Formats: sequence, structure tokens, C-alpha cells
Amino acid sequence: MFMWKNAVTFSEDASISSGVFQQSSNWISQRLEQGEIALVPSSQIFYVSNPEMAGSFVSYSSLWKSAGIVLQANTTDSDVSIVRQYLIKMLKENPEIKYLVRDWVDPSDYKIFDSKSNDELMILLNEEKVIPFTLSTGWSNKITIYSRVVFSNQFTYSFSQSSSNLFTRPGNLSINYGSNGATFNKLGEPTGIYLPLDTKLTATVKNYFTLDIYTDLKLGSLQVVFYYDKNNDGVFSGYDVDYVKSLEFSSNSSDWSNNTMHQIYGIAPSADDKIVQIGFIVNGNQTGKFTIYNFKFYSDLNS
Ligand SMILES: [Ca+2]
Repeated sequence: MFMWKNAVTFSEDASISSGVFQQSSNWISQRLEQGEIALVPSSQIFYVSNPEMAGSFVSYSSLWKSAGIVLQANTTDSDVSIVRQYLIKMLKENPEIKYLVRDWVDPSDYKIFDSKSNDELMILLNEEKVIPFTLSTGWSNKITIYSRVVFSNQFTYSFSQSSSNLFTRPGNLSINYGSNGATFNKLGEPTGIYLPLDTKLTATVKNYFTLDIYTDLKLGSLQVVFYYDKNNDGVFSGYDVDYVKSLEFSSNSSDWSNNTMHQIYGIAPSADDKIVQIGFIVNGNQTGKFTIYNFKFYSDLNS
């Protein structure tokens, strides 16, 4: 009874027709199997239409509290990014999560989803249903229901120790390996580490990666290069036979800031041929230190 009363109060405060929540709640309730849950902005409001589903709706607005961050007008981007990281971790580590509901009006939601963080949140969510509504003020908005996309970690490469696999350009580049990754001195020319893969990666499915970096370079860019094996001999056979596709990250586009550990995220370009090598090349003519750590590669094998 208590839950019911709270929920009704909430919907009146939000000035939103409770119909959209009811519709969302019904849609999800019809699709959740035993033991599966949906992350919703406020679980109380979702119980109203389907009280028998109590326990299947879990509020993620409490993430703010878990992250120790108070949501207020001057909440900083880095605060929001911490909360997003909590949500990402939650999505990655809890297979029972089937859906996530985004309320485009709810302030705790708005901050999390509107942030420009370069991270994997949106690749983990697949849009299933959009329910538009109009507020009493005349503003139109919507509720979006996402399903959780299940990615599996294909491999993690820590770069914490030397390996006979790795090679560099230029060839005599000195690298320090440690528990926090590989650090090399960027020369006045493109400087890179290359990782030929023991296990070839399928590029026809949806793939993404994360990589931790640390640098004192103010200018320059990091190119993550994927090498595709067109002639299918298991190695990169040169540009005239095989081909490459790359992603570029730079301090200019806020992909990193100096002297702080930063995680970059990117979607590996899809292709018909397998990925047989990955290169990490720092471009620009500035010299300085560049550290790469924990390259993690994920695939949605069902895509
Ligand atoms: Ca080849």
C-alpha cells in the first residue's frame, strides 16, 4: 500500500500522465522471464500497474547515492562520468538485467544520458521501444526502453610485460613495462606498438574496445589501427594484399587530458575479413611519454 501511495504522488509531481509509465510497465512485464529484471528511473512508479512484478523493477536513480554524488545544478561532468561508470559496470556484470528504461525528463536520467563521456554506455543498450508523451506544460517528450546487449570479453591485453609478439616502429624504441602498462617515449615522428594476434577476431559482428592511456603530450593523436586479413593467411601481408581501418583519438577532441589516467573507447570498424593485428600509433611531432594499459576487446557474438 505504501509503495502505491508513493508512486501516485510521484507521477502527479512529475506532471506526466501515468499512462506512459503504465504502458512501459506493461510492455516490460509481458517480456520479463523469471529472475530477469528491468532497470527503471524509479521502481515505485512501475509497481503501480504491475504490483506482482515487485522485485523485477530496480531503480537506478540510487546509483547517484551509491557513487556518493549529490545531483544538483552544478554537478560536474566528472561527477556524472563516475555515475555513468557505475551504470556501465552494473550492465556488464549483471546478466539478469534485460531492460533499461530511460525517462527523458527525469533529472537523474537526463544528466547520465546527456553527458558527452566517451565510454561504452550506449553500445550496451539497444533501443526497443519509444513511448512519446506530452507534459501538462505542452512539452513533448518520451520514454525509451532499451534491451541490454550482451558483449563478451574476447581478450584483455595489459601491456604490463614484454612479449615476443609485440613489435615497434621505429624498431629500436625503448619501452618500460610495469604493472600500469607500457610506457614509451614518443619521438618526433609517428611512434607505435603493434600487436599481432594469436586468435584472429571476427569483424562481421559488433566489436568495441576500451584502452587506458596516460600521457604528458599536449598535442598529437593516438591512432588505433586494425589490420584485416584479406588473403586469409593469418597475418598482415602488406597494404597491397590486406588492408587497415583506424580510429583516431586526440586531446583536442577531449579524448584525454594530460597527466591523468584516461579510458578511451571505440567501435572496431566492421569488415568481412578477420582482424589479425592491432597497432597503437602516436602521431604528431611533439616528444613526450605515452602509456597504454589494459586493452580490452568485446564482441556481441549474436550480432
Ligand atoms: Ca594476410
